[in-house]
Amino acid sequence: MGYDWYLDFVDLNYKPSKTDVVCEFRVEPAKGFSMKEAAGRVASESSAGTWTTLFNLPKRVRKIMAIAFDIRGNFVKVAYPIELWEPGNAPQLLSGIAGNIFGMKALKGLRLMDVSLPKEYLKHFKGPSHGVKGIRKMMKIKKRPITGAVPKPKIGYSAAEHTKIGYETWMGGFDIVKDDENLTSTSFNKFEDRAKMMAKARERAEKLTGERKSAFLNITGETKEMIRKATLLHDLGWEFAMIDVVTCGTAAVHTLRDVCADLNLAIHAHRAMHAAFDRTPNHGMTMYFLGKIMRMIGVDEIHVGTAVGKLVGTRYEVKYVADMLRESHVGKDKKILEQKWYHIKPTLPVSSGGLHPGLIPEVMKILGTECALLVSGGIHGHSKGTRQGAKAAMQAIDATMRGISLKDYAKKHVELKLALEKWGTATPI
Ligand code: CAP
Ligand code: MG
Repeated sequence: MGYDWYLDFVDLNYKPSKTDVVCEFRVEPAKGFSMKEAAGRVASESSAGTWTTLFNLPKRVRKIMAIAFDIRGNFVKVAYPIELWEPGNAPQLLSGIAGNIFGMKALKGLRLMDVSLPKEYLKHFKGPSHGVKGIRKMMKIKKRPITGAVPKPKIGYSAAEHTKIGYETWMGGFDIVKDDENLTSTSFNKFEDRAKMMAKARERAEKLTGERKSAFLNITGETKEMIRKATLLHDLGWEFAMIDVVTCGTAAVHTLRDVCADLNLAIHAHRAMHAAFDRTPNHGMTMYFLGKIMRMIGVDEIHVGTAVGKLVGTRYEVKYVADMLRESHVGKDKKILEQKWYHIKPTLPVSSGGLHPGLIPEVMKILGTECALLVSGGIHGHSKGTRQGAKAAMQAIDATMRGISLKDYAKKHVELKLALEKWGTATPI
């Protein structure tokens, strides 16, 4: 039938070169296809191949074909020669390794698990402009997790109402007030109004507390509009811009990475829509992969989940993604694909979604202190209000950092006591 060509993309004796981009896939062949045939199709369609042998094939193609070189159970590793890739073009990488292959009839399921990016590929990306150290320096927080909250309801407040809740959040001891992912600029809460009112309120909160306070204002939108909003944030003295990186796409994030770096803004990346790709275990792509691409492009912090909160994600996944984001070299033991980050700074993992003070020790057991914790419903739902709720969450962090149980700490900290009375240590669903 002229399909034999697919097997040209499989060579189990091939040893990847230092400059190859290497992907790991979980492949489930459709009925009637062997693993080898399925693996060949993945390597072919994601690189140079088509469904049949060709009448005309430039010699060069043999050199740039991807090779499926390792098949273990359902897991397949594919090596892609560096010549396939345009320097600094993240969408092109995705169009290859995360493109047509997901729709092939010969595959029942396909999951892109990970990619190992060689120095030769990474050198065309700048990574985060601030990174973990830069953020800590900016916020003047040395050791503890950075704390933030989203005013809830997530959309519906006017700019003034939003600011009032934000002010309470800061006064309760939190560092950051974050916009929600679907709050951008609406008739009842214009971005400009919010950014300006919040800037004034932050000044007051900083004066009164003597602490550094900031906000993640959501600039998500059309790229030129994002640039305009980022510039406004800079002009108002803000330190961060928030972007929904999955819905905006890698090209826009890349553009904004450079714009924000020039404006000295760090990027807070929200991952809304990631679960459309990473939730089904046998298809799509992992959060690990997605997070890796975002660190490469240059977001300074990104959501990784909580494991113990309201959204799906196991402890193992959350920690595994967080470590990849903040370490300079992972997979040294080769149990997972090795990744050296070279010049690329670490990205701060952000844990969010259904957290409340009673869950803080658990989440810190998983993530440690090098993270940001967003506790929103879990402070605004406190029986005495937002300020006391934020105090309770800060007390829970304090207790955990000092190795004291929340139960003991609550004896002398009434805000924490009330939070524990309301939520205990329950996982919300
Ligand atoms: C958290 C949150 C975040 C989620 C996103 C929300 O609020 O603002 O969008 O955390 O999930 O709307 O759910 P709560 P993830 O603290 O009130 O749950 O961080 O996993 O991407
Ligand atoms: Mg949200």
